[in-house]
Amino acid sequence: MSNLGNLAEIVDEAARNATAVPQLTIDAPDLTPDDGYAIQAMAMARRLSRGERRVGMKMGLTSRAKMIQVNVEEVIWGRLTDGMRVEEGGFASMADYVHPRVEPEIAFLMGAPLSGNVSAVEAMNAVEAVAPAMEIIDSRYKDFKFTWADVVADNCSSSGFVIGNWCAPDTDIANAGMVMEIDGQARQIGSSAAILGHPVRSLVAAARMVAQWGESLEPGYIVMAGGATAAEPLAAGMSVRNNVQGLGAVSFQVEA
Ligand code: 0L1
Ligand code: MG
Repeated sequence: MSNLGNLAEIVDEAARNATAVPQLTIDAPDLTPDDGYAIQAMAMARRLSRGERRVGMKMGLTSRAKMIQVNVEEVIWGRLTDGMRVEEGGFASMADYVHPRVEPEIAFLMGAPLSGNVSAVEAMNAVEAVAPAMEIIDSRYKDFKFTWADVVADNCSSSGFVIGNWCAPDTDIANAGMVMEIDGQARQIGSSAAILGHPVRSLVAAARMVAQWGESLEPGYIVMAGGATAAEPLAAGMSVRNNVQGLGAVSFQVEA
């Protein structure tokens, strides 16, 4: 356990200082994804002890495009804190990241608790609102390379998220077109249907996966459903916008 604690300190310090570290599995090749989740929980406890507040969770690798981009073929989940939030229309600073990327997403706002094996209808009944969103992911590993266990330990690359206007929960998000622009040029085009066939399936998976670790999706939590397309690298000076059919747009700018 203390060894997992040491590994949690490594990934937490890497995130805190925006410094790349070698993959944990280079020195610990037997690390399992479950070890990764234990490390993630310990690293998150360190963040919370510094005053950050838990505000939700993210689902990761919920589309084929994302799995192919990072060569890990498993749906994963990580934890979100208020310190990761980038205001809609605001600025993200390159100084806070190692090698950030951005991806177009849809976010859920929970109105009721949800945990365990639930149906899609039960999941949607627990949702208060849906919104266009983007996730800024930033692997703390050198060259953005990792195994399944590594990426889970690193909180699934969670580092930033931006949420647009919340919309009614019955807004049709089954096959919503998504166009992510950088500096006014379309860079990724996709559909919410790329997220496990329907974003609600990501929410169903989220409820099941957090329950395995004794957690629940709490009222007020934000749940990021996962990238609908591959992610795009960020650089200072960029203006980024995700337009989601039926939900509207969400944007932010990148500063040095
Ligand atoms: O879909 C995701 O948010 C996956 C994050 C982990 C892999 C990555 O850094 O791209
Ligand atoms: Mg994501």
